[in-house]
Amino acid sequence: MKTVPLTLLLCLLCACGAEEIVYQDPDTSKSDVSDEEGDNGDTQDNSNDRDGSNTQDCPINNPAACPFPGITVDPDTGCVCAPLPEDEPIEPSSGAFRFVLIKDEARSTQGDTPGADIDAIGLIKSNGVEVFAITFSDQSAVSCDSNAACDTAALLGPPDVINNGDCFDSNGVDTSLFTSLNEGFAIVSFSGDGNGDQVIENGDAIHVYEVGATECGRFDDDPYSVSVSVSDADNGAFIEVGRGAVGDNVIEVSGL
Ligand SMILES: [Ca+2]
Ligand SMILES: [Ca+2]
Repeated sequence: MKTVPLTLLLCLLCACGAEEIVYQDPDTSKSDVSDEEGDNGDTQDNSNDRDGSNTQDCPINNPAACPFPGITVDPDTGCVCAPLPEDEPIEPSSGAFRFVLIKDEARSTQGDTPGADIDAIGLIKSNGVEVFAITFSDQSAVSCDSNAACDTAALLGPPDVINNGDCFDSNGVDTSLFTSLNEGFAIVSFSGDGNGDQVIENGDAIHVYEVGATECGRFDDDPYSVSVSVSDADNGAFIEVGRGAVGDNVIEVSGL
């Protein structure tokens, strides 16, 4: 006869009764259904919980409320706690999307302008009007270590690397005009000043002015990804809407 590990058995029991499990705040989760029936939730009640025959008040699939990391058993309640699967989709909030996250996906960050080199970030509305990012969030992460282009103000406002069709006016690289992300990320928004309130919506597009072959006609295109926030908070969860690639630096916004 095969033996079933205790943890697996409990997982199976919990899965079978998943629809019956009621989430309860962890501060009050010690009371179980037996308690509600008025028998004070003693040790015997917990044993009943462990055999899976009773409805349990468990913080199932709520890792924040789970008293132990990973799949385990709460010795007090007999509840089985499991973290969210890694591929669990992020639930978008009901807030308006106002923040864009540009993440450096460069595989090599050698040189004194490491990673993706961002001149400007545009939001192209469905009516064709383009506004430029004007606010840089302190939730961003751009390191100045071995980075000659780490002034983050350089990626705000309209693009200025190209003048009259010439990249850097045909001169050498001017590191004051763009920001090298150096394996980091920038979070920006478009609202304020003359832009008014700018909400990112389906049908818009994000134009990433990355200093490379596509924009400049010289230098390499560095890979990067673009994500649009799911809420009106720069420290919220971000939903990726697309990635820039060589020759393609306008990412359409959809699926929000
Ligand atoms: Ca670079
Ligand atoms: Ca710039």
